[in-house]
Amino acid sequence: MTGTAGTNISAFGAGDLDGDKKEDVLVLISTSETETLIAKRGHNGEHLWEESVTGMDLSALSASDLNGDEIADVLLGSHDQVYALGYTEK
Ligand SMILES: [Ca+2]
Ligand SMILES: [Ca+2]
Repeated sequence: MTGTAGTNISAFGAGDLDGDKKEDVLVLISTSETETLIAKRGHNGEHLWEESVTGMDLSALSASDLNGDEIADVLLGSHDQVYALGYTEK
């Protein structure tokens, strides 16, 4: 990771993203071209998954369990759209 101008890194508490009952963390890396969302296990930093999008400015972010499987789902806001990412695979 080179700290080029225009790169912003934000971290968010995310609830339990993988169902192990421990809080996990979302990291959002924003550049002028790409937004990368990385999920990490809160207790050991292990990489869970990541999603990258281009051409969108992700401005809102939250995570809660939307579908009742006890795994937090991620909400992303970009302009006038909201994206829900549900990660249920083990
Ligand atoms: Ca977890
Ligand atoms: Ca869920």
